[in-house]
Amino acid sequence: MSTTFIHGGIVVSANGSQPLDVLIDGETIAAVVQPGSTALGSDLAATAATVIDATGKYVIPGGVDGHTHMQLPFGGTEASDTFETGTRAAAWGGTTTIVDFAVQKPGERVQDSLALWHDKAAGKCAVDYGFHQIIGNVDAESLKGMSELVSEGVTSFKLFMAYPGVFYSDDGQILRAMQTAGDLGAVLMMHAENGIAIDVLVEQALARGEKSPYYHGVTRPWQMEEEATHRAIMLAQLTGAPLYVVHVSAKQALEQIAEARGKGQNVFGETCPQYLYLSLEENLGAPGFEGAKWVCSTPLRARAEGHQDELWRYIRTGDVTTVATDHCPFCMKDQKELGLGDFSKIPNGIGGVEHRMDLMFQGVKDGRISLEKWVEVCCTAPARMFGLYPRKGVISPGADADVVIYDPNGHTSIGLGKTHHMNMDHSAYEGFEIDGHVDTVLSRGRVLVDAGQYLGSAGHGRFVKRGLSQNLI
Ligand code: DUC
Ligand code: ZN
Ligand code: ZN
Ligand code: ZN
Repeated sequence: MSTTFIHGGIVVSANGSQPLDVLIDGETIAAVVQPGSTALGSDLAATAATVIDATGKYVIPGGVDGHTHMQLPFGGTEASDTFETGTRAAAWGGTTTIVDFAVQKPGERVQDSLALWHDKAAGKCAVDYGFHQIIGNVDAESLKGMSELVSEGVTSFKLFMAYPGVFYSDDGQILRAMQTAGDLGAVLMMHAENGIAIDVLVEQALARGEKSPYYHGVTRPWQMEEEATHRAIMLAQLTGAPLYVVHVSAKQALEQIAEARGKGQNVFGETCPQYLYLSLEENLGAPGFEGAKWVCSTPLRARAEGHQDELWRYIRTGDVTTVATDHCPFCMKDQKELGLGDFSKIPNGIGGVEHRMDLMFQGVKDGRISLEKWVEVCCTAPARMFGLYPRKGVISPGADADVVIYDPNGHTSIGLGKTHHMNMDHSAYEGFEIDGHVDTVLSRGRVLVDAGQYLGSAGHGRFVKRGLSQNLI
């Protein structure tokens, strides 16, 4: 078995940071020792097959992105990153595990839709991956299928209160799925927006001639998110289902989540970098059709409403449990352009799987969160949330050797022609400058990225069977 010795760095965990050396044996972490320790009996810096000098750098667990959509069918097109291109971009950015969403189409068994997603990903991925299952049609057959999926390592299920006629579930269906999830101990993930009311607002806006991307945000106001979040929390409370609210962008929705958590309910919030940095005014409101780049749901919110400071605060309090990307890229050409002249036809989604670790590290540099919180929300908490811990999300003996060496004095310029490996013709974060840099990325002991070189390959990444969530009260 080949050994790798990483020495001289500061190992950062969700609990603390200290100078430690890391020994990797094959695919797993063999030991984490004090610098200069002779506990392992020999001079590892001389005897390990590969030696990495991490002096002045942080050594962190590989990122775990709990929310991606490679090749998601949406609005007559498909998300532009394949499992191959999307996971390669993830690796470039220091993310070594993704959890993507299999989608149940009408008339399809959940088991068959999962098999389809396995086919899309198998042999293609640069990093390890798991699946959540979207239940597009809650009926007796699907509910039965849920328990089968749990035994196959797919232990979380997503429903939509948005998108009537597409992915939407009504309250009765939500109740039934939550009852089943509660019985199984599986996490129920919710896209919490009142889709029925939003569709009325969209229809009325279009009738007034309000057709540009800006109105995508205007027609999905925070009240729609707060209301749906509250409803989901109440239904989960009744059924005992652990509830994970995805892509929370409204401070009022987080207030609901924080209140439920304060009462001891198993409710968890996820937010995404786009909601922490981008806005309705500056992005969706960009001139012409430019704003289409940032059409996603939940939408970017008005900076003037003060959501961003509150989202950062809720990350600090722990009421935001994880930061994921909701990576769902579409090109402007031929994809976002489907909504020229009608914002409601713009495919929803932003690509960002490559930039999450950097964007959140900038939060450390800006004094928004601690170094340990960065590792917690980007690596450890998502691993615990989705039953991947302690195999993922932690640098500790026995864990998979998914390790990122991050340079806090490095620099990353985000944008096309700079750092951009996602299959998109634009970057949602063009021009962002990050005061840090992903230097080296290892996945199960193999170096995927080093000093600006890509050394990974399609097929290295394997499907990870997940257990039940380890975050529950
Ligand atoms: N939101 C998006 O922005 N894209 C995909 C699906 C979703 O809920
Ligand atoms: Zn969603
Ligand atoms: Zn999503
Ligand atoms: Zn560097």
